[in-house]
Amino acid sequence: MAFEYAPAPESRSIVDIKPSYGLFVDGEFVDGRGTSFKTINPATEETLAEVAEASEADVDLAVRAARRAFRGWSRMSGKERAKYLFRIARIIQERGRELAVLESIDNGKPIKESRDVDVPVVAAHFFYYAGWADKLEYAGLGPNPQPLGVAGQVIPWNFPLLMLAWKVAPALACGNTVVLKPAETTPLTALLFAEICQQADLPPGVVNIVTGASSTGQALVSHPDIDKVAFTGSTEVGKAIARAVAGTDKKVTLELGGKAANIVFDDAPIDQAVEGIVSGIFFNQGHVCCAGSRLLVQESVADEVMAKLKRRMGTLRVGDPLDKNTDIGAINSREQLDRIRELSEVGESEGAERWSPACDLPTSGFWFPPTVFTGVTQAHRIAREEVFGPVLSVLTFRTPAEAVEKANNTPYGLSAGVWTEKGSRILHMASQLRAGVVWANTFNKFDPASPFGGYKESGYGREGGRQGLAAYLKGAQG
Ligand code: TAP
Repeated sequence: MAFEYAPAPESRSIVDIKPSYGLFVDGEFVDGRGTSFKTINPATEETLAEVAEASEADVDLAVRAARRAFRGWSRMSGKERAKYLFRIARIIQERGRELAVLESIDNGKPIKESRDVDVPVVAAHFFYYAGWADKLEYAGLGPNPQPLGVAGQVIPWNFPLLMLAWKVAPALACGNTVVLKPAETTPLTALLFAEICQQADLPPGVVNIVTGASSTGQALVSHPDIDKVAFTGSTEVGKAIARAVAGTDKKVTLELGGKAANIVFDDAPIDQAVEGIVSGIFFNQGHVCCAGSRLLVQESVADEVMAKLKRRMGTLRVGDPLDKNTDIGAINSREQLDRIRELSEVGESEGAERWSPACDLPTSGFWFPPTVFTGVTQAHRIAREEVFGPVLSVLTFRTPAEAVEKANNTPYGLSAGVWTEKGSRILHMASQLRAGVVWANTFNKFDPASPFGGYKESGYGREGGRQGLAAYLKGAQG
């Protein structure tokens, strides 16, 4: 039973959303030559702003601006580049509340997550890569590391500002210039970041932001004067991009989907594991590429884990993203809500048992209750496909070998979780799991010093850490 909490809304008066936005090219906001689109608040369906949709010609102007800026930026000493990155990091901290509120309004994520996770990790990324800018020759990536040139970067809507930071900070630290396309449904924090670049006096053209939909992304990744493509998004689009750049000399990193196993052994601290299961799948409405969407629980503790998990799910608060007590906010778009609904219905029709706690969902906006499926087999679509929503599939296992086999039985390989009190078992499991990140007795922990990326259909290349530099330097291997 959840306690009744009085509403604790964060004020939105700190953000100033303009009625319309242009593109950020060569250090200035300019009108696009194409049409425009609306960005809405997914919690209320209210239109927030009209945003320019960059045409091929706009993308070309942005790439040209980035190319011109590359000459000066790449020749600047690392120490000087670092000053700009430190300045950006500090402004992000200073304007943290504004960024967090805007992110929650445009994306639907709870304010406590945008305030306590997204924005601090964004600032940490800029601080971290600012620190590398004048030390590149000591990164173990060759004696005279050289930037690639102009990077075309395309990001998704689930962590709009954080994905921007993962892309922009290492690129700039290494001396590249960038043209970035945010997702169609979440352009606003990227545009506020453009203002921050102006505030930091970043030389014009070093960062360019082209808003738009998939055609803008296509124009960017296929532009002939891009040296590097960095993409985060779905496996399907990632494959299309890999095909589009095949045969060119563009360097590519792809961060794609996932279907992570969160594995709970019978000797795990169960209460702690239940918290990890909840944050693993319900953090950010489950719109997380590395979400622990497949719970593998050892049969002997399955009943206990499920009873505690359901009780805990009953205390999750779903609702207004700007309420500081909210645990689960709005689904980012109607399209995504439809996909979650469809896959959940498939789960039921394939014979799995569906359960959600009783919760009142708001009447407008896009909402989905925290949901768990039991009796799931590996053949079920909800066990194989990425739902990208607050939906957990539960499978059981008897032996560690069976857990490894089931965990690895997926075309993805981004992350995994292991819950056990035995250190030796953690090490054994980590060596067996085909996943880029394995968390032990925790989940969804992010640090800029730690590389992140996938195996198999989860993509290639690494972001974060020293390895994240390699993706933006000539001849370097991560
Ligand atoms: P996508 O549909 O793949 O979109 C990602 C970005 O690519 C968006 O900016 C999108 O524009 C753009 N885009 C779409 N089609 C394109 C094309 N043909 N060429 C170039 N750009 C194109 O993914 P999504 O629905 O936004 O995000 C969810 C997916 O991202 C999930 O599968 C999730 O696992 C994955 N993801 C992975 C990671 C990591 S680190 N591995 C992190 C976050 C998300 P529009 O917004 O206009 O469609």
